[in-house]
Amino acid sequence: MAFMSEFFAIVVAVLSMRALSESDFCPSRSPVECSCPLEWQLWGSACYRLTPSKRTWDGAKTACQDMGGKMAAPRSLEEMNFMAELARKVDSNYYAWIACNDTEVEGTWECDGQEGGEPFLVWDNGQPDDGGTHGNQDCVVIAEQHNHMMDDGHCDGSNRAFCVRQAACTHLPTQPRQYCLSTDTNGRILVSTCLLDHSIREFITEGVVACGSACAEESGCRSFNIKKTEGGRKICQLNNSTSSEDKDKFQKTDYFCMYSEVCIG
Ligand SMILES: [Ca+2]
Ligand SMILES: [Ca+2]
Repeated sequence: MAFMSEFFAIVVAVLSMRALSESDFCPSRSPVECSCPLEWQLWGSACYRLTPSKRTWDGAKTACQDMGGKMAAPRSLEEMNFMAELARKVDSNYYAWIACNDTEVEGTWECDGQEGGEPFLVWDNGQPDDGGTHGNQDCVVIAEQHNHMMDDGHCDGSNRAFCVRQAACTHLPTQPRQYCLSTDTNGRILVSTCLLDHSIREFITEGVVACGSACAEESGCRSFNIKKTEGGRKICQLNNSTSSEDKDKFQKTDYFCMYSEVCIG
């Protein structure tokens, strides 16, 4: 009878664990895998490349669109450095358009996709100069000769351009963690078999849910035992291994001991 009530207590505990949401149990991590078409280079969740031919700023904008992207404008130093590095591999003396200009209002720079905020601009020394005495430089490049920083150039000049497009990203499915109790071949929960000699630490616990949560939060915890003392108190023992990793230490005990580990699905 004592065994039966213990059994039901365990079943209840397991059911309530299953009801816990994923975020209650483990930090929500959704691994993402992104990829780019041939010729495009991945950075973050976007793909970048230079146009193969040189065009005017307008022509280059169209060329990017024809390749399934749009002309790129960096939003951070990291992104700009990545773009410069990419360009350097294609052309050591690169000079390439980005999607920024002051065509509308001289001196007021606008970058595609950065409307409503300060555009990200890192000018080389002495730039933008609107072409000095020649005047009317309204379109922005990043160039090797400008120390991989920005310069305003004549929009009708012929240059390559930076293009960007979304990468194809898949969110790898995250499985909720569950704690599975070990059972015999008939599906009966083993109450006197545990993984021995792998304890990280142990403490008095209220039961499976509390012990399982402690294991989830403890780095290095791979499984746990719940032992019962003679006084009827439950001890949660966090283990740094699993029963399949150290089969020899998965042993029958002469006291109440229940083994459980993380299982997926
Ligand atoms: Ca200008
Ligand atoms: Ca200039």
